[in-house]
Amino acid sequence: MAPKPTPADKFSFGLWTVGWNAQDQFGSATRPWLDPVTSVHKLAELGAAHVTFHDDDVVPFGSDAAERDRILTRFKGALEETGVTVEMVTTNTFSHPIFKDGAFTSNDRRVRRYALRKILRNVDLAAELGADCFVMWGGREGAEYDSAKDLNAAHDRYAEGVDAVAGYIKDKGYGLRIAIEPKPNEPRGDIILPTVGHALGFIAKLEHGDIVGLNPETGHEQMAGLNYTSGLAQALWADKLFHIDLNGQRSIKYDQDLVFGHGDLFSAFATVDLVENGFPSGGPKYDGPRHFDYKPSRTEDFEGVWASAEANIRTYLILKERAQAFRADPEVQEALEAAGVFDLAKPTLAEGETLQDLLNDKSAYEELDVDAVAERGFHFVRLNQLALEHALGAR
Ligand code: ASC
Ligand code: MN
Ligand code: MN
Ligand code: MN
Repeated sequence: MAPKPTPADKFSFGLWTVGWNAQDQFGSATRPWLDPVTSVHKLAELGAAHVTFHDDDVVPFGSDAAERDRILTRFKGALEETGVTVEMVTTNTFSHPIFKDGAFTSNDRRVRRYALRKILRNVDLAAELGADCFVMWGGREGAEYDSAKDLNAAHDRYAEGVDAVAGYIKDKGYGLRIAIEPKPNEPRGDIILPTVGHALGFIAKLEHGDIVGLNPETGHEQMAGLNYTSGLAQALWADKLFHIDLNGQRSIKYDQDLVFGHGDLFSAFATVDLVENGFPSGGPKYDGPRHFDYKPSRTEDFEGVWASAEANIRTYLILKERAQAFRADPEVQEALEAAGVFDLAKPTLAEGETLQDLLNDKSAYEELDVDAVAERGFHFVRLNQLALEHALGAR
């Protein structure tokens, strides 16, 4: 039995997840349009505390001002009725054909100016709805051909765009932070800012980088063959983990957007362990929403859509219990100790010790019996088996 979710669990869903009509590259939609108001009610029943959306998920692209007002008033009504809040807003700068060569990095300056306007308008909406995070997934910022893009200029334009939005947020005094979402490819052949590490390097060069961080997605890192939990860890270490997109992916393939845990389950266990329990010796900890960005498979009817939404929550809560049991197990603590996991938190130089002191310390080098030190077995496999048995509920 999975435990029941409460608002304190901070579960959150993109309205585009349950609302996906399942149109893909090879076939038409298998489900009709889903009213976002229905989604808010259904997600509230399932135990979600928050929802998120792209502008166009709620207000269809091209709606006039009166239509936009009417739709948003109705949407706010659903939020009030359910108590669900909007924690994050993001902008669709990828669906309309105008964005076929990107938004901030399109070779066409008219597109870049239009994209900036669309995003600023949506920043105002995010602030109005009380969101504290503004995600930027630059899905079309990229190219299929190396000759098609001046990548130096593209990074300049990307930085110009993000800094313009961040500067606007500061000028307006909005309580928003920007979270960049990396992805290596799809829908472009190559996407700029393909991984967490690339995005961190980019943020370091921004003028307003203090309010720009990351929204790593499980499957996106795994599409690049990377370890998602390691990506979260580096973002935490850099104080840049502003948001997370949880889902499932099975190896380096197209973006599968499976239910959380339906991809690499043992990696999902490690993710939940980090998010819920933090690093073994303390350090920065993630405190934001547990946001799911998955797609209910094309085979599902609406009953299956809601079952898949609930599956994310159930899987997360089960793994949370398992991860807590893992950390609380005295045998695990002893195995962590024996493996030297806690020793890594000790600085390599003692307090007050200078590099010259180290150079003078013969016991550290000249007299060190390197063969004897090399004999140590770390017993990581034993530790990993304990983790696996806890993940399986076998302990
Ligand atoms: C987002 C986001 C993604 C994409 C994708 C759209 O805002 O986080 O991964 O858009 O879900 O289909
Ligand atoms: Mn994805
Ligand atoms: Mn995402
Ligand atoms: Mn996605």
